[in-house]
Amino acid sequence: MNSKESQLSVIRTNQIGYIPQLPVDITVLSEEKLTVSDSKGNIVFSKDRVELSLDEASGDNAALISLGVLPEGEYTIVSGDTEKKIKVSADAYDEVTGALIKGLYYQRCGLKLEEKYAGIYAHPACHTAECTEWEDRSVKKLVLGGWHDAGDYGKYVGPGAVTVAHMLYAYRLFPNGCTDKLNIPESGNGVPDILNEARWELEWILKMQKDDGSFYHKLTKDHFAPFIMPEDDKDPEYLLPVSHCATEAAIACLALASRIYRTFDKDFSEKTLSAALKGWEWVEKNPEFKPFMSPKEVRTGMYGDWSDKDERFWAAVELYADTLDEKFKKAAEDIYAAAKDPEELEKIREKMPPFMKPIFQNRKPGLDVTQYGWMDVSGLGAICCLFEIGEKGGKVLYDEVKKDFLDRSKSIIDTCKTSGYGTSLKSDQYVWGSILTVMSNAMSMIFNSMLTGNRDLLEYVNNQFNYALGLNALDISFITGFGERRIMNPHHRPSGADGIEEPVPGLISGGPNKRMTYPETKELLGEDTPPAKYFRDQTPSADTNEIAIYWNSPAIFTGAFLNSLK
Ligand code: 9MR
Ligand code: ZN
Repeated sequence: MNSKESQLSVIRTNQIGYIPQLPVDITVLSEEKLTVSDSKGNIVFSKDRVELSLDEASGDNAALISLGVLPEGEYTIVSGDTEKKIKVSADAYDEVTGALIKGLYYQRCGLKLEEKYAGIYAHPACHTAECTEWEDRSVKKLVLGGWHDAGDYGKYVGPGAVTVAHMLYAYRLFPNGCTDKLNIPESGNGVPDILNEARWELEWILKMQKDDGSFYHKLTKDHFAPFIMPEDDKDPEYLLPVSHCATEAAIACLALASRIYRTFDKDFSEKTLSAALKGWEWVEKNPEFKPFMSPKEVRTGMYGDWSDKDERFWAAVELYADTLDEKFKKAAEDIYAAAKDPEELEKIREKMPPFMKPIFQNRKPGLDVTQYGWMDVSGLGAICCLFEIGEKGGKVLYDEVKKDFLDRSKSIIDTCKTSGYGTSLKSDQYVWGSILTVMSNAMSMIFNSMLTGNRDLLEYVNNQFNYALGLNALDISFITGFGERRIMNPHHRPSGADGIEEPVPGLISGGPNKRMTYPETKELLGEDTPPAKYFRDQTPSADTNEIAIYWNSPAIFTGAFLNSLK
């Protein structure tokens, strides 16, 4: 069913279902009598009149209703004359979490996607030619592999590294939440499939390292391809200059990989560690941060950044966790302390282009340890400190990081509670890829609950996942292939070019964005459409409906956590 074809329901739910371990939350937009009954017709919840209040982000009058914990089964929700069914089952999130991992398999580059794994989405190998170094055209290399970053066919080291890290930590912390039957080429090799899939990217990241230890920032053409299949995209690809952020993110995720894969493949574990150490040597020789700038002829994703303090901190703590060498601990502590100087923040702000400044307006000095995205990886460093290094991190890397993490993460739940949909976004947080903030907030609430034992947070962790699957102002599931009213036209080249109606499954959309919006989107939606509804399920809308590997991965993390509760 196309999302545009059906009416929005006054009952909003997670369209694929709920788990019996946590309270079931739904949203209603009608004051009329609300009843919920089980499959035998017993009423399990009722309210004669529902009190609605204004949800600022969407402009809807809505009420988030907790039905409490419900045993497995099918339930019928009735509000006035609208009816909707929901399912509660222990494995409700198993399939979707697996599909989000498999979504990355479909992004694999340089490999023929065979029908036995890819079904109707099979296609020949793409981007198999040698690429050229941008700065020195005499250097040609064969750098096959990696995942296409998003709806485009570029491959970028920093975003790839954070994606891998989300997956490796999902496996590390919730191994039984990661479905192992993905039907990918490596399935059945004795290694969990989430690690098999992550290794596809790690092998590519290793190939992006130069002899001096640094990493190229990206491997892309000089322009985005039109909507053609990847195997038809034959224009030359370039290795764009090395950068601090790419190098440090690569070091961090390779160092993390060294610990995760140690028991499965010792050689690989050693290889990733020595690549990471070699990368760190380059950082030591080139300590002065230089922001990456795409050459003016190159119009693919920039992934520019105005500070590498967070990347360097993350790299240092991962290397410390691997080696217990005090030099890394000291490096991490120094960065962490220096970042608390308000002048440091001011310096970063000064370097930013004007459009970024408002986002940093209310930033507190210090590394924001609740951020896990490509631009700010401080939170990935914090996970390493809190759950890998642990108390031996001492005063700074354990006590202080923990205190800062708890301080910064405690208010997320307040935002959720004021939202009519239980969503953790304030009105001004609907930016490009807002799903990243939704899922990052879920991650923060998971860590907060692991550290404090506060289980109340878990209902709201669940609501961030519910948001992705239909509990939202658009009554839409943002994950391809899941939900009755789901996105059908993501900005994703293969989905647009393959002639198949259903988009490639298991990909999550960036979602509503009222900040850096395309003129066409503005024209269509006008000034008055509220932020939570600033969304177009239309292929050209990269600004609201693109998919990206690093949006899938925090959803994998959250899904794996919820799925591990069974
Ligand atoms: O995820 C990126 C988002 O934070 C930026 O606001 C946006 C615009 O610069 O770019 C996003 O990244 C895109 C990248 O530049 C190219 N590949 C597709 C990415 C997802 O839209
Ligand atoms: Zn490719």
